[in-house]
Amino acid sequence: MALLLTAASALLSPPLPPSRAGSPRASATHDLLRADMDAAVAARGALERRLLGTPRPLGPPPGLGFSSARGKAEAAELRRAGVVRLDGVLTPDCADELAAFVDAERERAEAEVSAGVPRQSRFEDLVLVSRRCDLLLPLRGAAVRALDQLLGRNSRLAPLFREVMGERGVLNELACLFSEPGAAQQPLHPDTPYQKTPPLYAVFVALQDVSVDMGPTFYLPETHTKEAHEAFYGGSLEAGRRLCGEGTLKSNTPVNEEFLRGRVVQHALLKKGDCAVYNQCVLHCGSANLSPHVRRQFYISMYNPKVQVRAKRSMRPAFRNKLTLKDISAELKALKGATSRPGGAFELLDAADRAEADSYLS
Ligand SMILES: O=C(O)CCC(=O)C(=O)O
Repeated sequence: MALLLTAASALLSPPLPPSRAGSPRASATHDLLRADMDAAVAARGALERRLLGTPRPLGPPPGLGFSSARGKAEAAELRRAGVVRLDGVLTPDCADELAAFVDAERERAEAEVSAGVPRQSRFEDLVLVSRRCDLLLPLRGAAVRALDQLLGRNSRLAPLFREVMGERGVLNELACLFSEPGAAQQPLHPDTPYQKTPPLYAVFVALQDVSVDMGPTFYLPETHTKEAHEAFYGGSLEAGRRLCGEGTLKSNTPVNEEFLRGRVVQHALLKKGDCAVYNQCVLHCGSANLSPHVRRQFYISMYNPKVQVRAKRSMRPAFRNKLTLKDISAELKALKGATSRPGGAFELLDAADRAEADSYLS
């Protein structure tokens, strides 16, 4: 997920090169700077944690069940709160298959990077990198099966996306977050600056049951608004625009203690296959993983092509700006439950991704 507001990002100007590039000494310097930056970022996260009250579980809103017609109730809640929980968007079997798939892909991606594929083609930077990983996924196998359950014919998410941004919404991210034992709490952040028309929505899907000590995502509902962004950024939306997204990440802005003390905070104690859908302007963060377990969170996001979008994206280069919701629905329909077909949209994109990697390896 996008790299955003951090306390110590000023330490990293210009951005650090990929750690595997260059000499062992450059790599050691990179690792030292990264560790310093993470320590400062974690300190901000810890301060915010002390200011926030006890989290309440993010639950499906009352009255919202499988009977919800064509995503309307979910969309209404998403518009109101900036985040909505939907249970059972993946079957447990599909979530298990995907968990094994992402683990194998992570190893494969590390091997590819060691062999010369640019790190940014396989991994994205996260807020607080230490003990976290943001893996960009290929468009095949279990990833396609998961897309079918998330956005296929009888899904609940496709109607929700149609409601909030229409068929022309574009797939912006396809990735998996790993939070490992010992991962510290991230600072709160939106993924993109405030805009009147929401530019981006993300879906975080749990690939295992998430307990409190595994560091669930925290959401601050109703913070996708202009007023909340102004307060969070010390009275200035302009500061939010500068600090959020891909810009230089300087954060000498003080934490707005009063604002945080008064907020409701919800944690996403999702069961395997459940998800949280959020407007990416809403404030959120990964909390600390104090458990001995890895938390895997598969995710996709969609952007609204009618508005200007500013955020980094966790998606392999070959897939960027290529698939609208309409295209995805059509391809899933043509696949009829399979994960690839000759000449199909996903297969062609996957081939382009492989060709990109091969161009570095040959
Ligand atoms: O770890 C999580 O659940 C949230 C991660 C996140 O928001 C981010 O990395 O930007």
